Amino acid sequence: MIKHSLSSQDPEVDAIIEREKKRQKEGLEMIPSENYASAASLEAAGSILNDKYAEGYPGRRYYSGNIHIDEVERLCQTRAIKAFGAEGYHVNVQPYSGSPANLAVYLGLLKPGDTIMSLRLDQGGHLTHGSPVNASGKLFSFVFYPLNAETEVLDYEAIQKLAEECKPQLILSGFTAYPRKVDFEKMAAIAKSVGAISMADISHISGLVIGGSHPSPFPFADVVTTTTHKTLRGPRGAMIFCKEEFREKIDKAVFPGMQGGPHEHTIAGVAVTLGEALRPEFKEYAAQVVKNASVLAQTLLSQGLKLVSGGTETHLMLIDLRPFGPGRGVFVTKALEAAEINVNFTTVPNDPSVPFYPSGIRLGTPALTTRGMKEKEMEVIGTWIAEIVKTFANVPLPEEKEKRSQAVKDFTKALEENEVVKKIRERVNALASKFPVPGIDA
Ligand code: DSN
Repeated sequence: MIKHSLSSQDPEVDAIIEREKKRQKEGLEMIPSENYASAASLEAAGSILNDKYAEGYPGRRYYSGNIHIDEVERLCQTRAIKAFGAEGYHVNVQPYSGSPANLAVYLGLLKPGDTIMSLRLDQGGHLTHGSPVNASGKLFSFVFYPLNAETEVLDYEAIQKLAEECKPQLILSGFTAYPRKVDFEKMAAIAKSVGAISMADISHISGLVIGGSHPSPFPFADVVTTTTHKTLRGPRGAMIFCKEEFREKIDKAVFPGMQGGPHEHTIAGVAVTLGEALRPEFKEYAAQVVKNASVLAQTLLSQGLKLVSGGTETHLMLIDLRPFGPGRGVFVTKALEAAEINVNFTTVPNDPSVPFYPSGIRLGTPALTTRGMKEKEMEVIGTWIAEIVKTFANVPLPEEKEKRSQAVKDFTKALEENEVVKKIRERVNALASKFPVPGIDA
């Protein structure tokens, strides 16, 4: 077999990848939707399975030569059902990612214009849960349930009441920026009581669900979608689980409804990831993710910072920067990035600012836990984050819209020479160097 190494064939692309490896190794990835896939999973996802077309499903393909592709897709399905304890469900492992998976569910089970209930987007819902700029919001009629204004957690009584008023065809639970546990059994019961389909999008927490560190949507939800690369830490893909009665509609909605040829190399990588998730040590990882998040949250609180809902029960938390003034999320994110701590800015419930300049930051512990960091490291990192927040969250966002982008640019430039940033970056790099990154160092 001919082997061309990337470095000799295309040094330009190779150099970019090497720079990204260095960035991933030397900094702290705390964006809660990010993680590190294992070397084995990346190897499968980068394999020659990339080269095969396989429209259709195992045993029913539109192309010849799919004997081994069928094996890998079936293996991925079997492992998915086993890992999630989803016996009695069908699983489609072909969606390219979470957004097409969610859209396939809506298109497969509903008619355009039907009503879907989901969490308000500024309170933790996802783009594909009805944003007006997303296909979901353009094609379906979304009614949003809010969090309880005081506790900032789900209010199941209010959701029940709203469901009775608006009689949706589907009720969606599972969120992108919600730090508390979701009672999927209750959400499914609410849906059932009004004759709606219950759907859970567990993209963020699927690794915690497999590991037993978050309540499972199985066997309650009618349909469950998940990405494969967040707490589950595999290649970027998605899966849709559904009760048998929805099998045909879901499969048709994915192919030929939404997609052509499935990415079988990704499916192979997901199979490897699910094999890893079936090992006992995955439970320890999931429990550690939650323990780490809890210690990080406690550290931030003890430093005087405010967290949405007062803390976390999952892998993520949201720092509420409103006490410093509206719209400070971008400045704090930029300052943390300059210190090589990556988080993302986000809205907080009832945010007084606008989505592009929101008043919170979202951060979490999956990737650091995968590197082997524990409670001790979380305390130290929490102290650094708090110092950066307190140093930089006082920078006001200009009231005049046209001045905002320049203000962020000037602020970012000034960070290069900032002593607090320099000091913390050195500490970040020293700490990170002690923890290998799977897929890079393995
Ligand atoms: N972009 C993902 C997240 O960060 O939560 C969701 O798609």
